Amino acid sequence: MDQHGSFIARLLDTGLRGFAAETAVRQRQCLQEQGFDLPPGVLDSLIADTEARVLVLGESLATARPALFLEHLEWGRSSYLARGVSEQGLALNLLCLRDVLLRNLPPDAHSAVQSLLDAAGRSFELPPRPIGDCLETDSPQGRRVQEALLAILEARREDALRLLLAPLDEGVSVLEVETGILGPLQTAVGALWQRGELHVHEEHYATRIVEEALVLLRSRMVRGPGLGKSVLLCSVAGNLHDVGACIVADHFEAGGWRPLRLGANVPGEDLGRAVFDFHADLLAVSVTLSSQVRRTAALLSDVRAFCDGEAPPILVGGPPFNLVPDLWRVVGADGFAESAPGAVREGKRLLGLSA
Ligand code: B12
Repeated sequence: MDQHGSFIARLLDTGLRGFAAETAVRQRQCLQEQGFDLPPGVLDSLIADTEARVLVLGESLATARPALFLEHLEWGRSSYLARGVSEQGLALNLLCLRDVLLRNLPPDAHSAVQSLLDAAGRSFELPPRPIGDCLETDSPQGRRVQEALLAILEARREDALRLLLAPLDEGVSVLEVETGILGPLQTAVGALWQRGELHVHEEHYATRIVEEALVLLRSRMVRGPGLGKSVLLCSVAGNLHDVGACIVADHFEAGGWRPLRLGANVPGEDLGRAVFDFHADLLAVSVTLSSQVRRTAALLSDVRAFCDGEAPPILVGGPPFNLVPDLWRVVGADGFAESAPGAVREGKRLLGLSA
């Protein structure tokens, strides 16, 4: 981690709510000066959005990886575009945030904050990236995703499960269904949610069905000969996403590993004890949001401190690591993989097992 950037990130954490509120109020004043006002009730969500932005700004500075913040901003721009909202509000929010931070932070923090926020401002010179629906219809798997999604959105649970499991009878493996159908289904649900075309309860319903399908698939999984190795899997503290970690765990299990699944949102001190008590041979940590990078670095060092020199190799994965290829090194992990099959290959390499 970058020492100076981490120091600024800590200052941002300390004043998070205040910086976000001051930015939102300033933004409102600017609008009022131009004869506009925020619609009623929008101030609270503006403060919450700004808070999320300041958090990722801190992560980007602490890791010295601008891409984390710039990509988070792109995500915001795409969401605005999909909803037909002008992105000028977002651009104004950044300008107000810049003012607020430069007034509140000590002078030695200015140049880092300024250069990142200026780079963010320049990104508005390019058009925002449209969000596709992530549904492809050219392959049998793509059509399966579409049919299952339709069944889910029409609350036809049994049909959805039947469609998700049917490929097994056509010779497709459990692991291929997980990565080729369930993963893309979740991505499509996320894209539709981001476009404002799908409600939160529909995403929850879809995820429940995917979790149910994962349990049913697991009961039909072919396992390779046991390797005599265990892998402890979890999502970092604060990360409520765990479908990715489940799919990774299944790939390890099919490859002959003993998976120890701790699920979502596991705090560092508990994870160290779990690794120690279970004698895990490998630890695999899943991270979904760019705001969860520093806590991943802290988690890894907590585990190592708890295990006092006896910690197993640590593998990390998830979208922020796919976005910034060397981020796994920055958080102090021993390895990284982009996908579930890659995770098993990397796990074997880390333990010196033949491929
Ligand atoms: C379901 C879901 C949720 C559910 C999760 C429930 C659950 N039990 O998992 C809930 C409702 C909790 C949720 C909450 C939020 N979510 Co959400 N969520 C999703 C969604 C739709 C699917 C996630 C998923 O299952 N993906 C499928 C898996 C298979 O993909 P994956 O996780 O990337 O995993 C693969 C690889 O990354 C890798 N991998 C993953 N882990 C690991 C670990 C190791 C060790 C290795 C080697 C590899 C590896 O292998 C996996 C298999 O290929 C995604 C959309 C998407 N594109 O993924 C949004 C998404 C991730 N969520 C998003 C957001 C914004 C949120 C919230 C902030 C929303 C809010 N305002 O509250 C909160 C944050 C909660 C939190 N603190 O974590 C955004 C993130 C955008 C961004 N740029 O940061 C996404 C991308 C949606 C979108 N398109 O905008 N979410």
